Amino acid sequence: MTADFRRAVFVTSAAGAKDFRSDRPAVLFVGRSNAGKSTLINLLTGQKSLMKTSATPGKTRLVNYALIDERFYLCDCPGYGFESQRDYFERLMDDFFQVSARTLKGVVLVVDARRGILSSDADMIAFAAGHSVPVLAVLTKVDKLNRSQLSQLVQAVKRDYPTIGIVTSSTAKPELIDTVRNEVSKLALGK
Ligand SMILES: Nc1nc2c(ncn2[C@@H]2O[C@H](COP(=O)(O)OP(=O)(O)OP(=O)(O)O)[C@@H](O)[C@H]2O)c(=O)[nH]1
Ligand SMILES: [Mg+2]
Repeated sequence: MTADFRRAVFVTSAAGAKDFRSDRPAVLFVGRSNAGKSTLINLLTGQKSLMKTSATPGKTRLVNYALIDERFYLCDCPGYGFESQRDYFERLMDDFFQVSARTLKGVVLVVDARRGILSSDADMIAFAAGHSVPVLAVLTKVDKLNRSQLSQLVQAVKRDYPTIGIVTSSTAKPELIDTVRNEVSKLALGK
């Protein structure tokens, strides 16, 4: 059965290896800064301010954990894309993947649909694949695209990255979120 995403509580902000959790399955939300990671977690849980969101990129600096339905964690990552924070982010990911080696069930790659998958996203896909962690791409802000732009993007992502899942989301289209919930639930719980 799909988890009840509305039963969500904020657990902790983790700054590094000693704070990362490995006591439950986890799904890690990554993506370029400002892609909409924190907004997506708030949409999934139906809680407007579970995670801090901002029009200013770089709001999230730590890995923020939300516990869903007392079953698994959704982990909100800082965004990448700032050259100056590259080393910080890579270290954070190395540590996270190491501490969570047995519990990390999937990576949700949050992609601003206006930008598509850029080289930093491709690096993240390769990094997850290198750790045998499945990737679900969530194309966000699809309210900003028309139907043909969106279908072109989905086709291109399917063609270029045939191994990853793809779903769409938008704050303006609440009807899309149940599909995202189902796919994230499948990653976290394997069903
Ligand atoms: N139009 C539109 N705007 C969105 C959508 N999702 C997020 N945004 C906006 O995009 C901006 C960034 O959202 P965040 O959720 O803070 O992005 P983030 O990926 O967590 O950003 P960092 O933590 O800085 O990496 C905010 O101004 C949001 O309101 C969407 O579906 N549609
Ligand atoms: Mg954020």
